[in-house]
Amino acid sequence: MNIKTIINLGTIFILSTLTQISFADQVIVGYRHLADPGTLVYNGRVYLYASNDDENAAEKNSGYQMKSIVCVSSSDMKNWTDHGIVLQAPQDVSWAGRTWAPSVVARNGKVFLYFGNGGNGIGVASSNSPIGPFKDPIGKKLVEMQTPGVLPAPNMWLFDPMTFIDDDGQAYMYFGGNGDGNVRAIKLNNDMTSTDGPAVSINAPAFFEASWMHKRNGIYYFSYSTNPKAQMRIDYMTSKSPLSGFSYAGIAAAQPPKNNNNNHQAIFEFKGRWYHAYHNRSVAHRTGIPTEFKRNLAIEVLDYSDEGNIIQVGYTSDGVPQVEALNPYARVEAETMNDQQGVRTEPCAHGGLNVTNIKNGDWIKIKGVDFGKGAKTFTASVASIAKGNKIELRLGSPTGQLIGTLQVPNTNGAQRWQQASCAIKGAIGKQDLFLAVTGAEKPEINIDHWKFTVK
Ligand code: FUB
Repeated sequence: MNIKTIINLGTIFILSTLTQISFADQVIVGYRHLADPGTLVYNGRVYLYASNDDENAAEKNSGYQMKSIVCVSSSDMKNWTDHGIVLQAPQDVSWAGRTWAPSVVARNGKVFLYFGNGGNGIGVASSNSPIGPFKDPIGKKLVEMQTPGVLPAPNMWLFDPMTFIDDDGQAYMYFGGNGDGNVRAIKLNNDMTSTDGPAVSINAPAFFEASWMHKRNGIYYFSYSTNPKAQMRIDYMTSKSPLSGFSYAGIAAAQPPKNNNNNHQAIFEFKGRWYHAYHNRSVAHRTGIPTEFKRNLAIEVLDYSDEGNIIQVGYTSDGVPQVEALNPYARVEAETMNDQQGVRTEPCAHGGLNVTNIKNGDWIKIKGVDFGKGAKTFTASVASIAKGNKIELRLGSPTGQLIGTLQVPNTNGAQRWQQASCAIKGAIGKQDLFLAVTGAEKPEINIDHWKFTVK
C-alpha cells in the first residue's frame, strides 16, 4: 500500500467478472481478484481468506475499497472450493469502513478473523465455522492508535494483523506498517477478542507491511514485506522468543513476477509441507486491465535448509503439487476447481455457492480425480431456464476423451434445482476431469454440486 491509496478511500464499487480466459495453475480462483492471504488449517483443509479486490475499481488512483473478505479452501492444494464472502462491512461489523488483509485462527470451538479497517485500526469477528458468517463480537476496534504501546510511531499504518497461537496457548497479534520501527506485537487474552497489556515494538529492516509469524522447530520466524526501496520483497527475521531477540535472516521470497507493487505473504504448514501463499497481478496483466488494485492469489512451496533457514521461494508456472487425489464418489461442490473458462459463482438458494454463467464453450477443470476401477453414472444438481444445453464430461482437456454427456433440463428457474444423470464410459484411474458446456448460447446453466457412482 502507499500513502495515496490509504488516503484515497472513495466509494466506487465494481464487481469484475473474468470470463473467457484460463490461467496457469499457480493462480488460485482466477475468476476472482483477491489479495493479502491469511490462512487457517482446519479439519484436513486449508482455508485462505483474502481482501476482495473485485470491490476495487481498476482505474489509476481509485484506491483500495475492499469492504469484504472472501474465503476459499482446499484439501489437495490443487482444487480450490470458493466459499464466497464470509465477512462484510458494515453489515457484519458496523463500525468498519474497510476490511483489509485478514488473519484467522481457531480456538475454543470458534474461528476468529482479524482485519485492518484500511490503515486505521484492527477489528475482530468470530464464527462457529471457518466459512462464516463472521460477526463482530465486541462492537469496536480491537486495537486502535490509543492502545498502549502502539504510539509513538511515525506515520503508523495500523493494519495487517497476524494472529498466532503459540504451543503454550498464548496468543499474539503482530501488526503495523510504514517504517522499520513500526512493527508491533500484543498479547491476546484466551477469549481472542481482548488484548493483554501494551503492544511491544519490534524493529525490522526496511519494514513496510504484511507482518506474518510462524514457528518451526522452536524458532519464531517473523516475515514481512519490505519497502519499495528494497523491492517489496518478503524478508524475515528469526528469534527463540515470540516478542524479542529477532535478528535479520534474509530473503524469503523476491518480488513475484507480474506484480511490481505491494506484496503480501502467508507461510503455513499443511499435510507435512510448508507453503508460501501470496498475491500477484498476473490475471490483470493477462486480461489487459490496469493492475494496481486488481490482485490475485497464488501459491508456491517453501523449503528450509538443514540449518532452518528459509530457502528463497522459487516462482513457477505450475504452482504446487497435488497432495491427494479428489474422490468423485462423494458430493463435490461445483465451485471446486483447478481452472476454468468463463465461470463465476453466486450464492445458492440451497446454501453455499453455485457455479453460474456457464455458456457454450465454457468449462471447469478438476485436477487429479481418482475414478479407481471405473464410474458408471454422473449426477449433477443443475438449474436452467433453457432447453438444449449439455455438460460434456471429458478427460485431459476440454476437448479430450468424452466419457458421458449430461442433458441439462429446463428447470424453469435459475435457482430451481433438479438432479440430472447420465451414463459414463471410460472413466478409470486418476484423470483430469473437464465439465465442458455445449449448447444454446443463452441463457446460461448453473451447477450446484455433482457426484459419480459406480453403478
Ligand atoms: O490490500 C491493502 C493493503 O495492501 C494491505 O493491507 C497491504 O498488506 C497491501 O497488500
